[in-house]
Amino acid sequence: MQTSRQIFENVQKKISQKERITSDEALALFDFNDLISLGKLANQVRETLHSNKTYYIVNRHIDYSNICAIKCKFCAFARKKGEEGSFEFTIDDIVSRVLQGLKVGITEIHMVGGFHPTHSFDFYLETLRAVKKVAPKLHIKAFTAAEIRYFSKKFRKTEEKVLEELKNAGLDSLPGGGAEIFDPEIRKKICGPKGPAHYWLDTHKRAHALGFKSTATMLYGHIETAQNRVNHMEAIRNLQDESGGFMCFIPLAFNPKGTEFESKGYTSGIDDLKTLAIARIFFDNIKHIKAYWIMSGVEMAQLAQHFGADDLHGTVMEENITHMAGGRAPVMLLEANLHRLIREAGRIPIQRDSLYNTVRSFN
Ligand code: V47
Repeated sequence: MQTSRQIFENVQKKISQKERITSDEALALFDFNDLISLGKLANQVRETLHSNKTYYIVNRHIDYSNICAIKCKFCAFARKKGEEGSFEFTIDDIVSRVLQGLKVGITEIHMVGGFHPTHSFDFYLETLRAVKKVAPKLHIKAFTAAEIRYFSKKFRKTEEKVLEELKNAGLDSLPGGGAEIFDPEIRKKICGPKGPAHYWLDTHKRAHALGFKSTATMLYGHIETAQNRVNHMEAIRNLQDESGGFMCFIPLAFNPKGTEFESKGYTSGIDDLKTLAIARIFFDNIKHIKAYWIMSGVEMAQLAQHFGADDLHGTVMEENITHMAGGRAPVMLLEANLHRLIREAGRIPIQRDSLYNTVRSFN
């Protein structure tokens, strides 16, 4: 039986020969406590791909409603219609947020919501059209795979039809939310009504086949095991081999307040950095690893730039999902804040667009 150090050394050799590591090796890395060596290896992969660049986007999140037909146990965001704390934006509310964002130069909106029980499909189409009308060049990244599946069931259309109609109305790409953890037992316990993992994977596969790019997430730090995390990442790596549509992978650190797993507490810094580093080493077919500062905290995201992450997401401007669960980061960062976080890490800030093309390089 090899020690985790021996497995790590094997992984080092594989990485220098540009060989893919196995899931068993990734699992052993979770038991490897030499965080600095692990970080150095992830950093080597990161610098081979991205040299000294760290990417960010000037974006605005718009959580259009938290009214949700289901209740997931890890979620503190969802409310029933009329319940205290519930909210829903009109199309005008959404457009006015877009207009505010345009004043500070956003190039993307990231728009998601709960499974709204009464909106018509036209509401979503009209929203996309209204946004494109005031901002034709703005990239609309919207609706998680879970929402797409919900639309498909509710409006009795195939997922392809849903995606095509949304695309024609202005949808540009899909965010990675809703993946949670794929393991069937854990999934039943944390988000049973969302259905099995293959729903999320199938929807992204369909979206990729239609030419959409998307991202992939993993919600960690609740009741899952290291094995569950590795299996989750393996399913994403396998799909990426087939479809190639994932632009980035984002480990999402669980925020516990007001959820049914409050007693689990926040994730630790060691776990956050280890998870990012292992993801960077594991995904030889996904170009970017994102440190989402809203969930991990700004300080951890800054350090993450030396543990495999090359993307700090963006300015965000408004956020509810994490903050209703006790999120401790601010709800927005100015570009100047992001530049400072990047420069202090010895990296070069690169403003990117939604498809990772360089908008401006600040070297
Ligand atoms: O789908 C919900 C997760 C996701 C909690 O695609 C929670 O670039 C932590 O997916 N603690 C939404 N996480 C956020 C998301 C995202 C964020 C930034 C960038 C991108 C991207 C995607 O947040 C949800 C769910 O998986 N979530 N509740 C919680 N208490």
